[in-house]
Amino acid sequence: MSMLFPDDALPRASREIAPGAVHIPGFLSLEEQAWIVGQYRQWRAGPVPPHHPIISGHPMSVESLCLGLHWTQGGYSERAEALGGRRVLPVPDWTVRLARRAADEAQALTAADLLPDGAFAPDMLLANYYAPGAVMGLHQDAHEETRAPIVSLSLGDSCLFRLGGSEHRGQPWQDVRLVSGDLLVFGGPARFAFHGVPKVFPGTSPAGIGLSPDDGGPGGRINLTVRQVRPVRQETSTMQSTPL
Ligand SMILES: O=C(O)CCC(=O)C(=O)O
Repeated sequence: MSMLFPDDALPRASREIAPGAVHIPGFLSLEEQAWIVGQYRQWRAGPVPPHHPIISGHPMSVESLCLGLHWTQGGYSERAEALGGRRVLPVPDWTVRLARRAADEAQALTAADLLPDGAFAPDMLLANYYAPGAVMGLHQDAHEETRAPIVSLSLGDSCLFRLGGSEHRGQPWQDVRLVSGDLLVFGGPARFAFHGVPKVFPGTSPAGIGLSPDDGGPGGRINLTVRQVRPVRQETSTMQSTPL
């Protein structure tokens, strides 16, 4: 699709957008993005299907898929009780390695302490799919029992990501355009900042990663957030070993 300012036409430097919130454009190569989209497709096969979480009685427009632990508006659980009671897939070890590298790279760009509790031991991955038209309202990620950072990766269509303060949903906000392959890490003073995605820009996915209609994909955007919910890993069964 032709655009006045395509995402790769403007310089985008890594920067701290607010204390403790670091944006690193182009963190994932196109090849890595395509591979992750392929993994996401496999996760969709279950055992717990993607679903639209219910928030205050209404389904979110975003479709969510959980690994490691299941998330609902009530918090995290071992089993997806409302979706058949099965356990979700374990967190793949490549996402743990990737999230640790992401946190290290973000830490180098901020004076804030992104890991106030010590080592980063991610045990949950939330994969959100934004079909064309889907958005996410401002909210806090506050069900986690640790202060470990949220590591967020964007794939597919670009979006407007809005980061506010930790006290309320109102302004001031920082608006950032997240492009496919971008990394955003928020921790330290930004860990409990309200944030959301008020807009996704259709037709902006790069070709070749399997998401855009030109690639035979459904369009839209995938966001992965890797999180550490539990302070101490209880057992290794939430993490899957692969030869990668
Ligand atoms: O899609 C995004 O970039 C943000 C996702 C998000 O806010 C969340 O999963 O809590």
